Amino acid sequence: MTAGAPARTGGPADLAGLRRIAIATLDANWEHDHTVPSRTLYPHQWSWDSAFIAIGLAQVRPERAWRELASLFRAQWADGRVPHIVFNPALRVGAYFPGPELWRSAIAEGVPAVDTSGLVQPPVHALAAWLAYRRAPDLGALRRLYPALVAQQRYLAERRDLTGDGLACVVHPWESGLDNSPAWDEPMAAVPAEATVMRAYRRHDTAHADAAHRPTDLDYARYLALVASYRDRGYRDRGLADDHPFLVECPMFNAAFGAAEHALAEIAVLVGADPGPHRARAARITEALVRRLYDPATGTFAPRDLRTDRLVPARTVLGLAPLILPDLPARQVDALVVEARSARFGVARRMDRPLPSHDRTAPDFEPVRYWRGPSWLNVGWLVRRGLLAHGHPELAAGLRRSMIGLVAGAGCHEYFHPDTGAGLGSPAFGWTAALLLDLLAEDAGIPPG
Ligand code: 2M8
Repeated sequence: MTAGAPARTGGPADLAGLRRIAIATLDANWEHDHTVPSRTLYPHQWSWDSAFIAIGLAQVRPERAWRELASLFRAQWADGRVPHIVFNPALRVGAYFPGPELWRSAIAEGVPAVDTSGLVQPPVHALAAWLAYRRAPDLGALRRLYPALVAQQRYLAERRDLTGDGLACVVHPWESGLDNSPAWDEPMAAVPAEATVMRAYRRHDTAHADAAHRPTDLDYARYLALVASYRDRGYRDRGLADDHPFLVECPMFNAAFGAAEHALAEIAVLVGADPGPHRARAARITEALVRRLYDPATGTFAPRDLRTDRLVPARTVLGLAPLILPDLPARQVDALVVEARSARFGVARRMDRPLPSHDRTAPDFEPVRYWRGPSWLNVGWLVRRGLLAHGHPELAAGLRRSMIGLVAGAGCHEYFHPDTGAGLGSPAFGWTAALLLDLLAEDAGIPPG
């Protein structure tokens, strides 16, 4: 099969082969108690990667699925934040940039023994734990995780809801997981930085991936300025609104925040806790998302820049994520289905091109540059869950076929060209392999969680 082959599911033999490739990728990326997203580009443990990876591991290596989540939560800070990177102390200095020497997490209060970043990522972990349990039940492991998952949510609700409106804000584009999405162009333009500061550093990513497929030096200069701003206040959240230059409410982050409460309600029932408060919080988050981030003029959700109190104009795939909320009102569901089916995103029963990360009709759509156009399996997987939850099985099936076709055509790449399907970024990427296994499991008669 060649890169760019049309999306297709293939026969059972093809599917068995794909499954083997995905398992081999996860096995090769396994590192004593976690899975690295990529041996070359991302050799440490990443937060939301581990959640997606646990969902796939639950299909094939159940014991590892629970170890993956447990190792991540061992690095949880006393305030409840789950760091977006947990550094492997065995790796040499320079194995990843920016490494522990730049984050200096030890300066903060209540940190674990291991070095971490000070940022978070979308809280998809409760959903992952719930799905892992459905596929590979381990009540003891779920019981141990439950209080940590609750603390993760408490951190976001109590420390990151800067306006008291019920949503959590992100303080760095890395927290959204969609680092250089056009969604961040406008708020990032206000972050003072010069691309030339990067002359003082050696970027690790561009030594392993084509620079044209990655964020620019100016993006990185701003990323570092934001890290410095947060680190220099000891990663404390109090007073962020006074001087931190990037504060945004992201629709995907908050959709994950709400979906986590729905998952925690299910988990609470199993572990003998009260699901009621989780259901109430889930309802409040959905209500706040609709009130704060839904734009009736465009019929989609958009990030709100707290510095200007305006919705950002870019129409990215982030806007479709609230579909994962089972209690999203019908008006917003219908509008998002229209948006998903539009020429911007092209979701269909038979998709001729994969789901892009950005509006493909926009002038700033860039087909090979990271989160500015390419297709990613984790986002497609979330959107597909949303379509299933809201009664659109044919669209969900079209998206599933398209995602499986991408991996069939190019392998377990990190991301894919949104026109040709060619593989981009890391060729052996953790969540691509894991979520493919989850998608394939349905052919084995295992329903989606
Ligand atoms: C990417 O982000 C890291 C920084 O966290 C990077 O570019 O070095 C993003 O795709 C993010 O969503 C992902 O979790 C991470 C590891 O796969 O890589």
